[in-house]
Amino acid sequence: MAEAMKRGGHIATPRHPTANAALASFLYGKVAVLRLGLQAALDPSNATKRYFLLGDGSAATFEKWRPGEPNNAAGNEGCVDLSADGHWNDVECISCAVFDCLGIKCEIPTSRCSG
Ligand SMILES: [Ca+2]
Repeated sequence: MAEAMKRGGHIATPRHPTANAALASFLYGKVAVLRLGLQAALDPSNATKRYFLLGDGSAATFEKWRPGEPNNAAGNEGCVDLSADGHWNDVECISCAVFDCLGIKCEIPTSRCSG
């Protein structure tokens, strides 16, 4: 997230189905996924339960997970990517990411991507 903000952009955070669909349509034919402004946090009373929080620290009230997600498959999937089909997947925060920088494609340099 800091990378996009450093470049003068913002992190998209769809808060309802219409915004999610609009973001997904932006991706179609351009990029595979878009990093969203959501991050996982552990429930202090149940370390196996995770929540996804918005940038202001409030809990997300809208979610559009791909079936089987969020699965925390890598054990540290604390960020969220949106696919062109509109579904979300929790991913490692160091994975390659494309951000919506006010309509300009901003991508973390590949040297910083884990693959
Ligand atoms: Ca996942």
